[in-house]
Amino acid sequence: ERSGDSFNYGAYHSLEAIYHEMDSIAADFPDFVSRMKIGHSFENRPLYVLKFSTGAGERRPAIWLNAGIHSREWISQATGIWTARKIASDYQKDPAVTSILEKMDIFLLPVANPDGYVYTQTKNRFWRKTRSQNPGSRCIGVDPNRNWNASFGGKGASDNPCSEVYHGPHANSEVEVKSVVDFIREHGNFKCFIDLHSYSQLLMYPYGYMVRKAPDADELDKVARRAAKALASLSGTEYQVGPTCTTVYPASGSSIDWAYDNGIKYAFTFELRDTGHYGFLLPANQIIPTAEETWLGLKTIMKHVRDH
Ligand code: ING
Ligand code: ZN
Repeated sequence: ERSGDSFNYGAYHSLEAIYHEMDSIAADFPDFVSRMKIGHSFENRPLYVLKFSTGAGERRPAIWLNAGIHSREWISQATGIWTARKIASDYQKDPAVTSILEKMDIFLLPVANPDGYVYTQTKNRFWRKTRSQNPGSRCIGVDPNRNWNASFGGKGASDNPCSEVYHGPHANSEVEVKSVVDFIREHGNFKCFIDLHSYSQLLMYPYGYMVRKAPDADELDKVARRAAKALASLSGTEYQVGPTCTTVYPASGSSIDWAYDNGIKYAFTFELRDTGHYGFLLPANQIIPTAEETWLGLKTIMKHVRDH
């Protein structure tokens, strides 16, 4: 079942290695896993998604798992690729995964900002944004989590290209964001969108762009609390739960607010380990423990989506 080459899930990897491992997962489980290219980055790197689909027919209800939108948050990409292998190998072993995949497709994008990721590995470990050129400025990049069409240009984003939270010239200006938006729109049947970030140990739901409660806030809060409890059950890692705006800070143009406002009710952001001791520089020996506990939270959410 497993191919001969071994990817060490307890280490951080190059983009190339992650892309190769995506191929290996698809090759190991050809009956229901495939690697798709949904677009390319500003610097023309492919944007690869793993599709998990056990059933016939296009456009089954679907779950979007997003990782690595901010390049320096390396535990996100690492958890993303670990989760991909976990979904594939637990199908027909874990009844929860089996029943989720009997009803829904899962799409997993482990490196949503490949140019930034390469830049963090070669030039500046703390790079957050894309690597697009800003006409009229010497500063590079747009915050891809301020670039979605959800109260674009509002609170918690900057119109200064040199800012870490620069929203960009217009919504979807970043090809990395636009590629995901186009894919999800064209598909038309996504029920869940989960974005993985770090760090702070938070599990959040809309809204970030306003303090007003989302219509489904009570349900989302309940699910998120259950997910956080499941996550903590593994080794006691505590997460705070709440709407983005009041749990971290106001932020417009984010992925989950866009998803929610476009009919994808189950929209969540995880801020993974830790609470700041290592911050973005989370040691590699915490990758597997983080991924394993996060998986319990993800499964709790996905089971709820399956049943609603
Ligand atoms: N934090 C997120 C950010 O984009 C966030 C917080 C989550 C904002 C969801 C909006 C929506 O700023 C990190 N660490 O990037
Ligand atoms: Zn982030």
